[in-house]
Amino acid sequence: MQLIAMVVASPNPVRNEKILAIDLPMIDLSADRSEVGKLIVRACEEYGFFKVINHGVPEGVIAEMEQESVNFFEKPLAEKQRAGPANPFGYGCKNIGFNGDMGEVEFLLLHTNPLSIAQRSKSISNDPSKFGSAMNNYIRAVRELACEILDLMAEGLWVRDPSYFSKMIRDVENDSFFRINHYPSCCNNNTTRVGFGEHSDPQILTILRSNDVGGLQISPDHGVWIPVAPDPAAFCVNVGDVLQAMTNGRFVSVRHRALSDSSQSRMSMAYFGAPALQARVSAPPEMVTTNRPSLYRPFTWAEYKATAYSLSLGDNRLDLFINC
Ligand code: GA4
Repeated sequence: MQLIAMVVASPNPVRNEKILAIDLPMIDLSADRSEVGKLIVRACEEYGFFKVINHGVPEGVIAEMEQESVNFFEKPLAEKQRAGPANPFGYGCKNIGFNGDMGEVEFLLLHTNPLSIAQRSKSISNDPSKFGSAMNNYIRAVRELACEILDLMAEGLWVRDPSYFSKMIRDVENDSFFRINHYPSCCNNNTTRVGFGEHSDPQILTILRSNDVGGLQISPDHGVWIPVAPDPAAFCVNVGDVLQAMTNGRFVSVRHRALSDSSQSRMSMAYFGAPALQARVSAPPEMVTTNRPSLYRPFTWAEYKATAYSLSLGDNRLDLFINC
């Protein structure tokens, strides 16, 4: 992978950090399976992030979910607040989590369980069954994509059970979330502010799609920020903490953030594939060798999630699970 240039100057109240330009690996899922597996493994080891095209999620399914999201954020604040506050599910504005984190963002955070979707839709849309069916169709399609990618990872890593990772999010009790973020434009004064602060995703895998406004930045090295070019034709995929643990540290759950642009509004939709609460997270035997002894102690997703919610957004939580 190539780091291209160093661009620093910008009318930017976000500190003048080192900003590098990069093209994330673009992986064509319709290419030869074993090649795709190798490319995904390399991307997850180097950057924890990659983009996929020919992903199989129908354009219409994406367009409907996006339209429902636009309809929601266009509503007057008082109506949106009927779907809130986010504790953690529902409509949230500026407040992130429960420990004082804030950003220039409004969002809907939802559980992906169909019963929960049906229940929540009532306070989100004037046509709850339309919202519910758009979301169910979207979740079904991106979950399938996530499972396919997790199977390709297992194959690329030579894990004997190719469904070792994907079976966790195929479990009917999976605790996967869906988040729709809206970073509103404000004032055309050409500044950027932090929309969603630096963090890693706690889950297994995140499948993100955004409109054609940039803002996502990744930080594979401390203090270095790499902007990810927006690409509505692709999904951006990233490794979460649980997958870092399940690959015994071979894949990296990279810290990232979203900046909000004062003159253009950005919307992104993120599916966070997670295990069932009681599922036990541990690396398969193939990932543990004498040269690479077991890095993390086994834990349940419930335990990990509780730790995440007890800390701040930017805190490192996976280090708390390192084997002594
Ligand atoms: C980051 C990834 C997902 O957006 C999220 C976030 C969650 C929340 O907003 O409720 C958390 C954050 C995220 C990590 C640490 C905790 C939990 C806010 C926060 C301070 C939905 C998730 O699963 O973890």
